[in-house]
Amino acid sequence: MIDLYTWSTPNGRKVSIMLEEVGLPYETHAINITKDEQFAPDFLNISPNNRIPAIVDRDNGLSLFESGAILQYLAQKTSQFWPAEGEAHWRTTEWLMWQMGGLGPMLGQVHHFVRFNKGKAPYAEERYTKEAKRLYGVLDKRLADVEYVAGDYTIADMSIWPWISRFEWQEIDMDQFPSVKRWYTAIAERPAVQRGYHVPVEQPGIPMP
Ligand SMILES: N[C@@H](CCC(=O)N[C@@H](CS)C(=O)NCC(=O)O)C(=O)O
Repeated sequence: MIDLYTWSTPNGRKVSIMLEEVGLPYETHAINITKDEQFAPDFLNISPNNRIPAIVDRDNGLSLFESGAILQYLAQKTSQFWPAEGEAHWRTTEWLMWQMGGLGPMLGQVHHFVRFNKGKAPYAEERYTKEAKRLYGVLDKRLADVEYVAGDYTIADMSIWPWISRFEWQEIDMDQFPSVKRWYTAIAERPAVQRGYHVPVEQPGIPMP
């Protein structure tokens, strides 16, 4: 049994989607970051960076924060969605790191400046919008050659997809990125993704381009 501490955000959804995909039993604990629940001392004991998501594995008492590490842990625990060796292992790792170090942080800035603080910082809006389009272009180029970023569907796709699901917030026209659109739509149709998307709070629906 996995205890999942999460909220309805891209980083949180990576883990709920993975848990649904691998079929591990889990109990959800909603950490409402709009009410500063991420600063509660009990939560800080397992997530010292005061951010969701985090997990505790009741099988061994291990607690983990950082969504990329959690995806790797769950993949290793279940031997699913992250090939253990060879090129597929490293392609998965490479694209997971690309998401963690680039796509997520940059799109997070787009949400901050373009979605929530429009007009306050034109330079930041321009900079992060340009960077978002560049990153969508990188992903589109990759997905023109392969079905999923590492070949087969892996934790790398699960880390990227929830960020792309905010394409409307990012003011991205998906028709300009046809391979991303194809990949996004295919993943949105997966039953596990449809369940994981609504954790911990039921949403109106997955945005579709
Ligand atoms: N690199 C971290 C980022 C986690 C993160 O930024 N979580 C956000 C929600 S998506 C959060 O908890 N924000 C709370 C805050 O900013 O205080 C991860 O991938 O787990």
